[in-house]
Amino acid sequence: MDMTDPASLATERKAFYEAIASYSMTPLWEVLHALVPPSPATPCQPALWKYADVRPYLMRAGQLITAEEAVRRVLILENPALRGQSCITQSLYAGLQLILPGEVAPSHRHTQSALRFVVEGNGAYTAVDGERTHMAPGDFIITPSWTWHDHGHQGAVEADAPVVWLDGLDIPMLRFFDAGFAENGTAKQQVVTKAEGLSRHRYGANMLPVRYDAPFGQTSPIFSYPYERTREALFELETHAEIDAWDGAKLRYVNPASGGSPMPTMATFMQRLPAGFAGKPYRQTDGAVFSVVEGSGSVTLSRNDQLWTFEFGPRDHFVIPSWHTAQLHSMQGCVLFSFSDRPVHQALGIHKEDRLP
Ligand code: GTQ
Repeated sequence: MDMTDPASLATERKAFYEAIASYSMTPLWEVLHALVPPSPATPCQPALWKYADVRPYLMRAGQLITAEEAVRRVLILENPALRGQSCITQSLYAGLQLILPGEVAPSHRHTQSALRFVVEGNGAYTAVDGERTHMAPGDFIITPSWTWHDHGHQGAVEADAPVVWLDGLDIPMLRFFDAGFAENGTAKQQVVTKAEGLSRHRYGANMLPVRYDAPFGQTSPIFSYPYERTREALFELETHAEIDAWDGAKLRYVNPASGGSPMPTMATFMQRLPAGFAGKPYRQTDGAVFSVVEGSGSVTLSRNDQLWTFEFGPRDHFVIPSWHTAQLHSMQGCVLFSFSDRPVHQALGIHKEDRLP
């Protein structure tokens, strides 16, 4: 073999690759650059789902299948660059779930953690571990890993009766770890054994039981973080505190027992952008999913030489993928809920954030 002749070297290498392929081996040097990229090269794309586009299809789904038959009547928000994988980022799942008056989404449990962020409607509840929690728009609700849960709607049949919420789950992450287990309940609905609000009273008054027992391990013992309280906090901060130049007034939800994220795999946030806010650019390794609660604004995203601008209003959803530079603007002022896989990045010591000038 003539190592100085590029053509014969290429032929020899190709033959070598073919020879080792039958032993399930492949040369690192052909893929090294892609395996350890200079910065995150996510296949995930920025995307926006306008609620006006989505809602008619959700309502149509309500005519085509019952919550009971579907088990969970959800339209998955799939990242346009990851179609067929049921995920909105590489690690996160998002979907919009619809429940109508009188319906029940039957009881089951799984190791995947779930968050619910209520988008519209009233009269629905979610039941976790024997306790029902009423769902109102803007409420952030938790289903801890491996807890029995069912959803229902006790409301009157009215025009505004459909209840829709955003489901955020760590499904792709558990799939990656091959750590998913699930079980269906024997009864359609679990027996209610606790008074509504019990978890909030016991764990959500800035106090904890003297012998705190961490009923759900690393997950917050509070099932519901009502919007009313979150909103009041953010509006008071807008009025009386300095506004962050990148985030506006932004708070993270906590597990009161640990000060950490409400679930081990997902962090959740709520932020208020004051009227006239023009945010500075930032990027972070945790891709984030947003649900617009109130008001309107826009987000500009860039990555290499690509640029996206999304105009958003109430109930719209969008995704900012890993390491895309984002800038938030709001003329009118707005409130944004978001969630990401940040706690996992932090636990692994790989979280990175740039706050750019
Ligand atoms: O409500 O339990 O959107 O198990 C996907 C999987 C919701 C749920 C989803 C689920 C659920």
